[in-house]
Formats: sequence, C-alpha cells, structure tokens
Amino acid sequence: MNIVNVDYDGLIPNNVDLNHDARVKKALESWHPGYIDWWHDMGPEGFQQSLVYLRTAVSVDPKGWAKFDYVRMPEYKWGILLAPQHAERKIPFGAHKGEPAWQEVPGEYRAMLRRLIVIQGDTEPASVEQQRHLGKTAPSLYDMRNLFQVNVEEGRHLWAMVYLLQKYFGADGRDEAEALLQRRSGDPDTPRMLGAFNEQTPDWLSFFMFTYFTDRDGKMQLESLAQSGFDPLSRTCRFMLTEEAHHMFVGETGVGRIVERTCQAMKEAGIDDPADIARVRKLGVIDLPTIQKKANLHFSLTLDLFGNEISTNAANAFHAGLKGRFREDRLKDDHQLEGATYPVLRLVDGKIINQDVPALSGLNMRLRDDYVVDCNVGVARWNKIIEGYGIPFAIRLPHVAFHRHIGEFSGIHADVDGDVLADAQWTARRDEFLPSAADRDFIESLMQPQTEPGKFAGWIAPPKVGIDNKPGEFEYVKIVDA
Ligand code: BYC
Repeated sequence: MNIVNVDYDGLIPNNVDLNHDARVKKALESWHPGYIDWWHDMGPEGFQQSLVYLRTAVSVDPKGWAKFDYVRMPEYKWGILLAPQHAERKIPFGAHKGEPAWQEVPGEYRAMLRRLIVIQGDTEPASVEQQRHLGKTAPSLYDMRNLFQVNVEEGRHLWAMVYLLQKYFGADGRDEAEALLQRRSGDPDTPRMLGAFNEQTPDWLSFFMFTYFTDRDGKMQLESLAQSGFDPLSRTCRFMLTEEAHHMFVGETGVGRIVERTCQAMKEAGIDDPADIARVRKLGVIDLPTIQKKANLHFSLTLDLFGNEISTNAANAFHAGLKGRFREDRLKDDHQLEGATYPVLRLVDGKIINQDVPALSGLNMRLRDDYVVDCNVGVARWNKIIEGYGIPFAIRLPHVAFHRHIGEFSGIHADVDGDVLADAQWTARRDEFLPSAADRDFIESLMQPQTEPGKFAGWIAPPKVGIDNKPGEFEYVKIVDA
C-alpha cells in the first residue's frame, strides 16, 4: 500500500489501509449515513445539487495532493488521510521525551487524549453549522465556492478525528463519534463544546473574520497537536494543516478585498475622513471603523479558545507528551520546561500586570502569544492597502483583556487599550468597540447575492487571481437549486 496515494475504491477514501482493518472499516461505514444526514440537515443550506469547483485531496504528497473538479457537495470524497509515518520518530517533549512515538494509545493518558481529540473534532462540524446560511448571500461565485471548499474540508477534518476515535478508543470512541453528530452550534440544550463555536456567523464580513481569526486558532492548535507523541494524531494533524492554509487565505484576502473596495470607493467619492461613516455607507461599502469593530469581536472571541491563563490541563498534556507548543520541533530548549517560567498577563488587585508563572502552567498563553504574532502579519497587510490609498486609518488588534469570557479577564470590562472600565462605562461605550445593532443591520442590508460569473457585490473587490488559475469569468458554482 502506497501511503502517499489514496485508495479511492471503497466508500471511504483513505491511505490507512482500511481494506485490511475490517473492524474500523465497518465502524466508519456505520457512521457514514449519520454523517450524510448531518450534512444534509446542517451543511450548506441549498446548493446541495449544484456543481461546485472543489479541490479534493487525492494524495498526501506536498507536491501535488489535490485535484480540482466539479462536485456535488454530498458526493464529495471525505477521506481519511494521514501524513507519512517516520519509522524512527521519537516523542519530542515532556516526561517521555526521546522514547519512540506511540502507535497505540498510552493507557495512562487515554482520557486526556480522548478529550483533546473530541474537542478538536467538535469544532469542525460546528463551523459548518455556523456558516450554513451564507451561500444564499454570497458576493460572487468565487466566494461561494471558497465557502463550500472550507465547509467540505471542515467535514473532512471531522472524519479525521472520528477515525482516531473509532480506531483507537473502542466503544467509548464510538459513542464520542456519535455525539459529534448530535451536538449543534448555538443549541441551548446540546451546544458545541467551545464558546466561539456557538456564536453566529451572520454575514460575509463575519465569515472572513472567522476564517482569518478562528481558523488561525485551528492552525495553532493543530500545530501543537501535530507535535504529539501519539503518532496517529500527529500525522493526521500534519495533513489537516495543508488544507487549513487555504481557509486562512480566504479570510485574509476576503477582509483585504473588503478594505480595498472601501478605500477605492472613498477615494472615488473624495472622502478622506474614515470617521465620516454616514457618507461612506451611502457608497454601499463597509466603513473602516465597522471593519475594526468586527475584528475586535472575532479576535476577542477567538482568544477565549486558548483557555485559561493558568492551566493544569495544558501542563498535564505537555508533560504527558500529548500536546506540544507551536512548532515545538523548532524551539531550542530542553522541551520539558520543569523549572522554567513564562511571563503571563494577569489580573492582580484589579490591575493587569505581567507575572512570571511556571512555564508548564502558562502553555496556553504561550500559544496565545504566538497566535497574536501570527494574526498581526495579515493585519499589517490590510493596513498596507489602506496606506496605499493615503487614508489615515490603521486596523489594530485590541488588548487581550478586551471582551473576554474565559480566563482572568472574564470578570472585568476593559477597553481596546486594556484600560479597566466600570460596568456603567462599559455599557455606555460598548458600541464604540463592538458592532452595534445598527452596524449589523447596515452590513445585512449589503448582503445581496451576486451569482453572475465574473461579477462581484459592490462592497468587495475581485480577487487578484482565480482559484486553480481560472480566469475571472469562470463559473465556480453551477447553481442547480439555489
Ligand atoms: N469554551 O484548563 P483550561 C479549529 C474549559 S479551532 C468553553 O484553561 P485547557 C477550527 C476547559 O475545557 C481549534 N470551555 O482548559 C477553527 C476546561 O473544562 P474542564 C480547536 C472552555 O484544556 C475554525 C476548563 O475550561 N482545537 O480547529 O487548557 C474552524 C478549564 O480550562 C474554553 C483545540 O482547541 C472555551 N473557550 O484549554 C474549524 C485543541 N476554554 O475540562 C475548526 C484541543 C476552556 O475542566 N483543545 N474551557 O471541564 C485544547 O487543547 C484545550 O481543551 C483548550 C482549552 C485549548 C480548548
């Protein structure tokens, strides 16, 4: 069996030799109908019979892993693909550092490992559920296709986690796999596990912000899990990261194209003041201060996904060799961190201060700090666009204490600079920082579909290049049932 090429003969494409693993094959085949039901119920609303120009993973060879073709989404080949195994791989960090990587679940860490896999798995269908209404208001066929690409790949990422549960966790893995199809984003009784995955994605600016900020949490967490001493988890995350890059590209360029169109329209109309919101909105584009507010919202919601500032869970997962740091393999230290410290922003006597804490307990914050650095790269690119038009405005990320629901700062209100606000001040100023009802109504009023090939809604600039180098007027989605 060639690990690089995928076996497409059966119901479930895979490079894990399912044909010689009758138990797991049967378990996954039994799970498949429930997944398809879930996709029909909770996947993209409408468009299920439309032909979408999608990429499908056909290999895990970095030089050519995907092929593009028209596909009806329910017929997408959701496969199980793991990056190639390295025979000599060692556990790269923690108490077992240097021992051979585990090919089976280490018994003493079974519950912890299962929890990590279930949380990761839960986010994937959640995001599809959050985005299910967006197809109907797509600003172009190009964007609609990108939305559906992201959706089918999140579906594949669910398969990736379900494979691990079914293969390595027996009956309780099967139960967890079932439960992943039962929870629903935003449902008061059976919500998804993490806060940000129960929020709405009501419009396309939110979608792009989500794929920029929240998919980037996905990148950070997958990078950390890709370091895992449990080799099957490491290998599956490594391949997921290949797909994840496109999702963040969609987010970064999506926001960038909105910024571009706004600046262009302002220049054409001779408006130099970005705060002249009423005039800018009359042009049918989204004013820069509202884009900033959306960034504030999605950035702060995503910070919650990194968990608490001080986390025994994170320390235990590292010590056990299950979840490493961002690109652990490139870091130069002892990879055990027993006596080390790490500076963490904390709330002490009502003040936000930096405090050295044991590095193991501060691992969530270390990952969050790496995340913020990564976020700022795209923000700088957005600002370059604004600068190019000579408009005096810069998007910036709010302080990490702003608008938090998890951790040290969840009990206080802070403004975007990290200054603590009394409750009344927060209530009075909230709409300065976060989208107001009026902002949301305005954005919603712009969300009119544009389904003519090559055309774009007036509030977003066309992309610089097409997907798979297709020309501008390419029909990315042949709509059958919109
Ligand atoms: N919401 O010790 P702590 C992605 C809970 S995104 C609700 O700080 P820990 C994607 C926590 O569960 C990446 N509850 O937690 C993106 C714990 O509860 P228990 C998803 C929360 O474990 C876009 C308690 O508080 N992958 O892939 O250190 C589209 C104590 O907290 C939250 C992962 O997250 C929250 N936000 O850190 C599609 C990787 N935060 O156990 C996909 C796996 C904390 O005491 N997950 N709690 O009842 C983890 O590594 C960790 O579980 C977390 C939390 C980083 C999430």
